[in-house]
Amino acid sequence: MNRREFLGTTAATLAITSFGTGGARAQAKVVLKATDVHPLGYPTVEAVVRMGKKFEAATNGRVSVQMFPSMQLGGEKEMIEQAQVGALQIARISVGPMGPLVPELNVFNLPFMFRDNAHMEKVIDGPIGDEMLKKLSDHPTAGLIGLCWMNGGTRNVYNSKHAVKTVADLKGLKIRMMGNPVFVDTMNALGGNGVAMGFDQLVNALQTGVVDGAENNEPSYETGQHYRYAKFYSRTGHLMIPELLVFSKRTWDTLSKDDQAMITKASKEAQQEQRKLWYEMEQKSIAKLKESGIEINDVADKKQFQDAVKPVWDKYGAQHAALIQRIQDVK
Ligand code: BDP
Repeated sequence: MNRREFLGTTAATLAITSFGTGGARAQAKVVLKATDVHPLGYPTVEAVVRMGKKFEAATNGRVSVQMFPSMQLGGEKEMIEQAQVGALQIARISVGPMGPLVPELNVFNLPFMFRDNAHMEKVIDGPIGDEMLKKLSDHPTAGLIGLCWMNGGTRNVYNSKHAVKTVADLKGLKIRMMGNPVFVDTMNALGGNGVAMGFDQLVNALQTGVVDGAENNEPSYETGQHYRYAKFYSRTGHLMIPELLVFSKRTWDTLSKDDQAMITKASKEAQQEQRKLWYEMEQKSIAKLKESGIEINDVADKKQFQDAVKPVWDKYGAQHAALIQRIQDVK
């Protein structure tokens, strides 16, 4: 099904999901449309597919998930818009594009915010993670329920010109960043030229040389085919952004309390299940990249990169000093 056909079925879907109350609801089938920019088999996609199987098992097939992977419904901007109007129910998105909408979330988008995976996981698994999901769910205009977090690895710079070993190596490189000013400012502070662009436009931009490179975790770089056009992958580790699973508030409000509870519970389980899939995938992707002759280098002096992004912290972090302190205090 392409995007136009999908949108054409939206009215019918709404009729089903908002169908009746009480007795009628007991029989009504609920098909939850889910989407992700990544392909089938990618950890975030697989975790949601497995969640759907749990719904079917728990409800005798009454509630199910229909997955639209690989940007079939557009990029993340489109996914968010469609979830807001109830044209789809479950969207797996990055916290990246949510920062401008829910300011507190932007703290997770600050460069070098988390010390390592263990730190990030402890934050999202703990009270701060729950508060942030609630901030999103309670937001008056975001139109989304925050279900859970997922792992998204560490983002590193890759490009078609040369390995990035020092900040100076970024000079003059056009690097695609996610659509959020904090990221463009981060790349500019590092000396490169940050270009905001949707993930759905990136392969073409790499292929045609519209940008010299981008930055992402290994699985996205590999499954997104970016490695074919940008062969230097440099472990700058400048961003570690957890992934978000969100639900359309418009549809949520039509669900029974029992269905809401089932989805909430399965989401919490998905957060832990995806993590295992994530680490396996990371290893698989690194092996595949090495096999394909990709040059992966570690940046020796991280401090240089951390010092360079100080202006970004001053600009975006100052208003969230207390929250940042709480995150840093998580040991
Ligand atoms: C990937 C995230 C995805 C983002 C993408 C991006 O999983 O949600 O859309 O990065 O760079 O790592 O836009």
